[in-house]
Amino acid sequence: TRRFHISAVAQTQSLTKEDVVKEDDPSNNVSDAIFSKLGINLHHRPNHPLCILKEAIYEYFEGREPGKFQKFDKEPPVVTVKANFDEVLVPANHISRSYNDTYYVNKETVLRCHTSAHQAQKLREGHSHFLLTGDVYRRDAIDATHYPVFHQMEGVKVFSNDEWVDAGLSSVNYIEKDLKECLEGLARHLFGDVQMRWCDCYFPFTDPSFELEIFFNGKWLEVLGCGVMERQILRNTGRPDDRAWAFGLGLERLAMVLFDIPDIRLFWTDDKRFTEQFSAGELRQKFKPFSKYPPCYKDIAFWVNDHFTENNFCELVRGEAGDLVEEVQLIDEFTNKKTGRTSNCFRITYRSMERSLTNEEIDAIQEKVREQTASKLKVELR
Ligand code: FA5
Ligand code: MG
Repeated sequence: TRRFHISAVAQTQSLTKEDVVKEDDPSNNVSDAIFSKLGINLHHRPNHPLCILKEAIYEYFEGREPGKFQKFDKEPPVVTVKANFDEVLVPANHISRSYNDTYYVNKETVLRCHTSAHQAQKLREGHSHFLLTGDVYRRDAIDATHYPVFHQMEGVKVFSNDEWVDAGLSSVNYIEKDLKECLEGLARHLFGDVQMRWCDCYFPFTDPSFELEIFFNGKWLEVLGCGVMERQILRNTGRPDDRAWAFGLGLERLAMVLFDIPDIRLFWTDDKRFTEQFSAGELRQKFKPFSKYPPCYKDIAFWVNDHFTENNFCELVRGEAGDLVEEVQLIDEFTNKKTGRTSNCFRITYRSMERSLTNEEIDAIQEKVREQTASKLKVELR
């Protein structure tokens, strides 16, 4: 089937748009820049910070419940809408399903926006303890802590016996306690003595739901979401008598804290000054910054229309500039009282992690950004 074909292709090293998208399919919103990230699999490189972190988390779970948790890290990121949303009970009108937030390869197929996309499949296959790591994709803003491709690790633990009865707790309270103890232990394993706090939140697939925040560089940083799995998911996967917890860790966020990595784009660089600072099993290594190349700022202003979104603009800039764009920032916005039209001015910061950029090449990129902004987003440049 087509679906199988896509999954098979996605595992190869160089997936191009042409491999999976029918020419000019309007239901595809994945740019070539994003397609080029598929198959890179940073979390498979033994000396990469994300892989070192993955192994450290494995080690923690091995110590806590030896031999229990099965590990998966090769599930292809091209998944069905059903797996990514329906099977984890994301409502039909939920914002995360929009073309503005999620990369669609076609109407039924997306680049997974979270590793929760694999929960139902693994439960159906009969797994009860697993850790599943993968690259995830989101249309998002551009800055030092947001990148359209990042990595998550999903954890699921199923409880099949009435353990909570002996403990004198309800199943939900028992599972919540086990979950929180487990993740607090993980934070201590990774960071030693660290300040952390739990926040209540909402996910369609868990109830109750929580986020864990860690105090890092003077700020609370959200590092994971988790909760007690909705029983409907267990029923739908043929396990009506089971209970479970689940979590999704943001690996880049944890790695930034662990190794003191200041910019999320660094995870993608081949610059030896970065890659050679890390080695397998070495968890206490702090990143030593090397001098950055100079930035180049370009502003662009235009009258927006009703369809305009910042995500679409960011995506367009990324399409032209690739990793040379460091940040896109709205620096001015005003509405003309007479015409009612709204103007936005964005400042684009261009910078390479690897070399000095020339004025000529940035001017050429900026000119393309201007052309594309006018023709694709149908806004009037000022
Ligand atoms: C989720 O993706 C849920 N699937 C997590 C989950 C799994 C909850 C199982 C309950 C049960 P969220 O969108 O908050 O949740 O993302 C989880 C983590 O991914 C965040 O806490 C953060 O650490 C990381 N993350 C989210 N967006 C980005 C981003 N743009 N760049 C880097 N890391 C991100
Ligand atoms: Mg969150």
